[in-house]
Amino acid sequence: MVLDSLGNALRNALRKIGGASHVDEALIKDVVRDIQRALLQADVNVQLALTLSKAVERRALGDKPPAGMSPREHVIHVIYEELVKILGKPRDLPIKPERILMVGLYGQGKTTTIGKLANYIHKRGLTVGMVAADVHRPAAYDQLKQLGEQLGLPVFGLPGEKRAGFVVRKGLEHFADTQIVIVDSAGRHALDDDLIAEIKALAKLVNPDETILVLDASTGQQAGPEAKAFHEAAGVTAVIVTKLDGTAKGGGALSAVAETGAPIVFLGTGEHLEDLEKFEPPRFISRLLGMGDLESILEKAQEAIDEKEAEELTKQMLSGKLDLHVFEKQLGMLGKMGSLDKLMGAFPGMAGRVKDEDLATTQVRLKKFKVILTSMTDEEKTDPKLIKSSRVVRIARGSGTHPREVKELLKHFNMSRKAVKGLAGNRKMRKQLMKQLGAAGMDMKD
Ligand SMILES: Nc1nc2c(ncn2[C@@H]2O[C@H](COP(=O)(O)OP(=O)(O)OP(=O)(O)O)[C@@H](O)[C@H]2O)c(=O)[nH]1
Ligand SMILES: [Mg+2]
Repeated sequence: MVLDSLGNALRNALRKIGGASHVDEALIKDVVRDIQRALLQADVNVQLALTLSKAVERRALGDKPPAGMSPREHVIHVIYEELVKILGKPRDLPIKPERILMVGLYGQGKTTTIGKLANYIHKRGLTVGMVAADVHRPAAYDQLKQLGEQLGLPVFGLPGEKRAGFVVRKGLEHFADTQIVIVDSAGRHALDDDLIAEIKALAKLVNPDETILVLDASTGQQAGPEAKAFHEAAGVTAVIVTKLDGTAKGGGALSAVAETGAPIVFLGTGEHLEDLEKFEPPRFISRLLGMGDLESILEKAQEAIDEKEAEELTKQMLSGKLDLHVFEKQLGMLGKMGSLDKLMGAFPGMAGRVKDEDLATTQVRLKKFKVILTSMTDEEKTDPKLIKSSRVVRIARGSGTHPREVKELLKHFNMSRKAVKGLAGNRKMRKQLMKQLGAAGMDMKD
């Protein structure tokens, strides 16, 4: 596994929390120091490591643990969340027709990664062509050509031609009917003005949909400034960090995303063409921290969020405010049966009314309702009375349903609204319901 030593250090820090008799300020400070040290040793950007430790300390000491989570679990969850935050928001490289320009310093793994990426995309059913526009290194064309032969994918190049721009222009013509074209560019030793000028010119010519910066994981703290320079020259849209298999560190490259705002989309984890991993920050951090310990904590965190949402919706309903926005949110919650059961059980006369065999039909219907709601305007959801027959027809057409089904949704909504209105208007009933919701573990106080 990649970044073994960082993972070990982080897991040791978490173990301290698990082994302590109770969680107090001294323990948290101690663990935060351990994490800080682990991150710095892995070359994570100093500023980021400091920001993270401060945030962990503040939240671990200040926030109340969500319902159902012990203080211990809460601290671990905070650490997890802050680590994920360092790596930025996840982003998928869209698999659609486009031009991709690969940039990076000398020897970072650009050409190899193009082979890996071409393989990945081709497996997903698109046609791919590669253009060998590294005209500086004599063997560059042969290297890409060989990768192409291995994959059975076409490579365009003009061996001996010294003008990168010319090769690119011819290459784009050659691949006019190919869905994805990936352009290889030359590396340099350092970020000198020549390289920057060439990258700028190339970017203009290729007019790429994606400009991918390839960063060697062993780059260390230098990764930040490097990424920034490329970003300013060519507008980097995504980063691929390579050779994570070969370094104990790697934190420098991983935290360099913060400099460009361009997210990491893949990791290179070996020399072979299959050694390309999709990068997902939550999954990556889970693996570093040891998924076994984390899984149940993450589940609890999700439950706490769901419960809060359900509570919020119930409150809105009881205040008599039920429009199609609230209705839509309710439908969203229905997928999560855990909270629904609780809610149903709390309603007078509702417990046990939804039988298993009804559930399947109900769910099909609810799914349809959800689709129909996506075809309504905000205005219509706020004021459902606006939805007269011509609008019903439009909504049905937009959602690929029958007008009868749209009317059915409106009827269902009106019934719910009447029922809720009755409840909200009846003080005694309302009081009783509050009490029952309270008994079901829902905090109904404002
Ligand atoms: N272990 C490991 N080696 C890699 C990985 N990616 C690339 N390499 C190796 O790194 C070396 C350089 O890779 P290239 O793809 O030629 O790098 P480049 O950026 O195109 O280099 P220039 O074109 O010379 O600038 C090769 O020996 C690759 O096999 C990786 O993820 N893991
Ligand atoms: Mg190369």
